[in-house]
Amino acid sequence: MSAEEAAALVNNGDIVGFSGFTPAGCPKEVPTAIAKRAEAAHAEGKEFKIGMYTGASTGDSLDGALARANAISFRTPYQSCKDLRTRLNAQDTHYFDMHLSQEAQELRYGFMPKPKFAIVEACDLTDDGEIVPTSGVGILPTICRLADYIIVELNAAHPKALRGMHDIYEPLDPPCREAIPVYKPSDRCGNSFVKVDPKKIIGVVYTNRPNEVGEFSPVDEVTAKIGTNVANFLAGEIKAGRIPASFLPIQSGVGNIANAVLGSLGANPDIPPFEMYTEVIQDAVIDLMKEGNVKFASGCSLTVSGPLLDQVYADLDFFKERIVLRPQEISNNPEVARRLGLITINTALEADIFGNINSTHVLGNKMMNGVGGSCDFTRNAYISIFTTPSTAKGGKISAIVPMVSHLDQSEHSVKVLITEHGVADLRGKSPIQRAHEIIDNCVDPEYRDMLLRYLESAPKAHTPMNIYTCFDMHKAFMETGDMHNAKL
Ligand code: 0RQ
Repeated sequence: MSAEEAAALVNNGDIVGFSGFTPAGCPKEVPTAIAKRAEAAHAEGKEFKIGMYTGASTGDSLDGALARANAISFRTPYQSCKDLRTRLNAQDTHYFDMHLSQEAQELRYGFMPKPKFAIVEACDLTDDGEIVPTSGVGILPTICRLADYIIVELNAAHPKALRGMHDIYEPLDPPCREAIPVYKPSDRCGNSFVKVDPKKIIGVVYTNRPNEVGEFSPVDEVTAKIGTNVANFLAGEIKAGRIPASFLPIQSGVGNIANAVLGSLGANPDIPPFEMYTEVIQDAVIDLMKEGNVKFASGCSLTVSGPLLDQVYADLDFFKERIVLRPQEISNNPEVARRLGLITINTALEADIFGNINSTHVLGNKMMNGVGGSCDFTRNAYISIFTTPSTAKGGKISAIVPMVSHLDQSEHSVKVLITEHGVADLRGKSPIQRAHEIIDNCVDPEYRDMLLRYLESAPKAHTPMNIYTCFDMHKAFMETGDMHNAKL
């Protein structure tokens, strides 16, 4: 059927689960057609909003189109779309920022309403109901099982020969769950397709549209220094015998910094070729794989820019031996992450001098993206690392403050903080020791004295925090546009 015919089946108030993870693997035609339907309804003064589940962020023709049409009543678990961000912060859309590993099981447990529709992108579909996902999996297996109806976007931009790159495994629910049999990143424990009752497939929409993955910014001086600091820190840990000489699997978050860090790991001669157990496989991983510096990558999505994805598809024999794509329940599984001993590298918006991390809220109230999988990995890591440039907005914001304005990762989970200035190793240190470690090594020199004065002003206690002044740097930015003006 056409995308418009498919969209006509979805009505105001319906709940829809979409496949994919980041712009990889997301349907494109039907969501855009649903957005047009919503716009037409709104023009007639009628209500039209759907509730929606996705794997993570999506592409512009999904989140972007539906947000611009104000067609989303609620949304979980992660987004990174400018137009949707505006809707969330205006309270037009209710947003539930949740751990990516937990979404599928919470849908099965009935903690959130069941989707009526699963709208999924596939590269292959058989008459007996085998659905082969494209370059991202997300929650595809679970929504296909739970939804009453399935609509498949069969996208010819992704070759049928992708069959074999996926490993689809859905755990049983407690009290029947068993250990997930993944003992190294390359282990497979499931099927290469999702099997559904073909009677539930009420429509197939044919398309040939590439993913909407943006290009990465070139590595700048700050991100390059952060990358070098991470690589040198890990090389030092190998030398000290705290990381096995054979190294451990890497998890790395999304974005420009994460991409630059991976490049630095590959370039460091003291770090051996490594494996990844991560959620998003970005451009740098493919480059490192071609050079032999990444031996294997397990992820939930292949979120690489268009030309690079073409290279992967042109050499599938090589890449299918080195990449596996899993549902996010497995790629981000805390039990597996703890057992494999992951080195996790995620990004903070702000950190405080005690090691608490805010990755999601600008100045404590405006949602940026969401925690994504960062907590799934950080809490269960062998070593958890957070990176951030030491300042934002041309130096007018210090990314390191007396107290985070929102908490995503607590001091108990964060082992190492790294900026372009250096590395703060927080392991085995008390709050006051951590504060000095962070101020000495990570804070921008222009803010060091201010933070030391704050520390001295705090009452002597286990955690020396001053509840009267701990947000003075934030207040100074709100009132004057510059944290330098804080009277600390
Ligand atoms: O805004 O572009 O308007 O200037 O925040 O900052 O430095 O470009 O960093 O693009 O790598 O994103 C944490 C958001 C970082 C991302 C975050 C402003 C800054 C800029 C972006 P402008 P950068 P990045 C994977 C795992 C979620 C957690 C995670 C993210 C904009 O990495 O969403 O890792 N992580 N999940 O100017 C006010 C501050 C600021 C600030 C930066 N302290 N105060 N604004 N900015 N610091 C996700 C998945 O699971 C799929």
